Amino acid sequence: MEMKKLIFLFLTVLVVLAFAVPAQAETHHVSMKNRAFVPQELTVSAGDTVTWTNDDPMLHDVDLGALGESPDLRKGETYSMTFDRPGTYDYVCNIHPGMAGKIVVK
Ligand SMILES: [Cu+2]
Repeated sequence: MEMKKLIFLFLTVLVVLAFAVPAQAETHHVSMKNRAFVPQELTVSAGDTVTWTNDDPMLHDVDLGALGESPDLRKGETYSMTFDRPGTYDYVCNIHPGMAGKIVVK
C-alpha cells in the first residue's frame, strides 16, 4: 500500500513538473529576397528570436528603430534579434525605399 502511494506521489510530481516547464523559445526565419522581406509580416511569441537572412545578391539591412539595426548584410549573411516584449515592431531596409516588414510579438 505504501509503495502504491509513493508511486502515485511520484507520478503526480512528474505531471506537475511537465506543465510547469515553460514552452521553449523558438527561432523564426525571414528571408530577404527580391528586395522584400519574406514573410513580410510574422507573428512570434515573447522570448522568440527572429533571424533574417539575405538571399539576394545585393546588400540589405534590418532597421528596427529603437530596438536596433543590423550592419549591411551581404548575400548569405544573417542578423538575429530576440523579442522579449509583446507589441508590433515595424522595420525597414534602409538601402531600399519601400522594403519593409513587421514582427508581431504576442
Ligand atoms: Cu534592402
